[in-house]
Amino acid sequence: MLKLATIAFMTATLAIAASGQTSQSKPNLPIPSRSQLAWQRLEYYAFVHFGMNTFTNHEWGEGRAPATDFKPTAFDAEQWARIVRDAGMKGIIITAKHHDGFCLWPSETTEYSVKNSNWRGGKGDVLKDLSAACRKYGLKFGIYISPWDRNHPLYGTPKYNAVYKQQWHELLSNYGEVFEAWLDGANDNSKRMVYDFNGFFGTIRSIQPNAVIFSDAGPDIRWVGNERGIAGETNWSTRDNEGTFPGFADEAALNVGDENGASWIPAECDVSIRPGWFYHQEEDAKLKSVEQLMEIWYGSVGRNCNLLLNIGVDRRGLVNEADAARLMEFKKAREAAFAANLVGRVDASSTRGPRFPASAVNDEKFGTFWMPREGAKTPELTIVLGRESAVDAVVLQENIALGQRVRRFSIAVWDGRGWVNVSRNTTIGYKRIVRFKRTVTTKVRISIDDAKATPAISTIEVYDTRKQ
Ligand code: FUL
Repeated sequence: MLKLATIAFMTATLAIAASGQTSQSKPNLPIPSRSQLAWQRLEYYAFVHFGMNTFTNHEWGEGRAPATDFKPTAFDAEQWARIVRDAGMKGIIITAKHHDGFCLWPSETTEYSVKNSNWRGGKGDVLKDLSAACRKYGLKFGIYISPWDRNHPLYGTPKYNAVYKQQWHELLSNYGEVFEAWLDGANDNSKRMVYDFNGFFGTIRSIQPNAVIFSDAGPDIRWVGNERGIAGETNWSTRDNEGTFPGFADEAALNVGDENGASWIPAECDVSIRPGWFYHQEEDAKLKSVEQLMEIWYGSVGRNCNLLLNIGVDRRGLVNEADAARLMEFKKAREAAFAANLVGRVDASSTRGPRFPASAVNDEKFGTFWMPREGAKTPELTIVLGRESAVDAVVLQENIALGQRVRRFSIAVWDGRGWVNVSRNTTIGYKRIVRFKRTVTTKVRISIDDAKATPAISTIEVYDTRKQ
């Protein structure tokens, strides 16, 4: 017994040392895993809906269209990857199988796949080309397969669980590293399928332990609760997930997380650049405007979420010109808004010593951070701008490796005589972008009004996003 206790103590001490934690910067549990932290830093990546629906002009195909209906005329995964990379996105998640059950790779689990189409004489494999293109263009590669399958003969019986696991097995074994496994919760429930979700998650983990698993209920990444791309103004990455599973989503709760949630399950915002998820020619003039996309950016990346922006690849097997052009305009708009960080000097109401200086919020390193003195839960940072300027936005980041801490904060600007409050907000998390009335000033003050533990702030940036 004694020996066991000693070993347990040593293990705990080693774990603490390995995480770099000291008595001066204890994590406020729960905290992200290494994969969740790496995932969060991606911020923005593409969803691609492509499959049988592209050719039948459906959103939810019934799984009855013949495999030969799948006939891209100029399929080129490298074109997708080039556009996605040029748009500033960090990866692609492909719908390898949507609800209609048609597989974009030659799966052994079904006859309903590319192998029975005439595309490339039945020898084509979208997953093979796309994973190679992602590697070539330095993009992460992610996979969506719908649990709900309207074609597979075993769907609705317990045996289907093995089919679905086998599909993950094929996909995670044959196409290199996968950063995210995406499990859709949609289901018409008519066949009363009882899914073995824990078995699915176990299969994914056992083959690619570094992939994060997305579903309505995590376990690693949660749905944000809507398909508009907008997170709650309050957005905790912590969540109480007990008893929830994909397909039965409490949308309001997913949108904001749980302040005292026991698990780290940050949210992802999935939204399409067009009205539908799949390509439909009649939507060529219905793309979201740059202004709408900027609102989505502020509502997702600006609210502690990652943005999974969908493009529907067209019947040629190419990203349509209209989508490509809009993605580039959106990138230019972001670059213009965040062109010049106006932060000059940063003063803090207190500092926990030389390892956590106020200047860390302005050193462009996420790993360094400012902490006020132990126990100070309402500290302040005063940002002296490099020069007098109009300002209308502040970007803040917490060092979430230590947990998400800030409950409320406010922003004030100096009007020459005193501080004028311009914004009161709730959570920060990995990244928060706050916009307020454009004001000319020389100083900006960030006040942490309430926190679960002593704040640990990695980044503060100040912008004039509407400068022409
Ligand atoms: C939903 C699906 O039903 C849609 O077709 C789409 O794939 C979206 C991303 O998820 O649940």
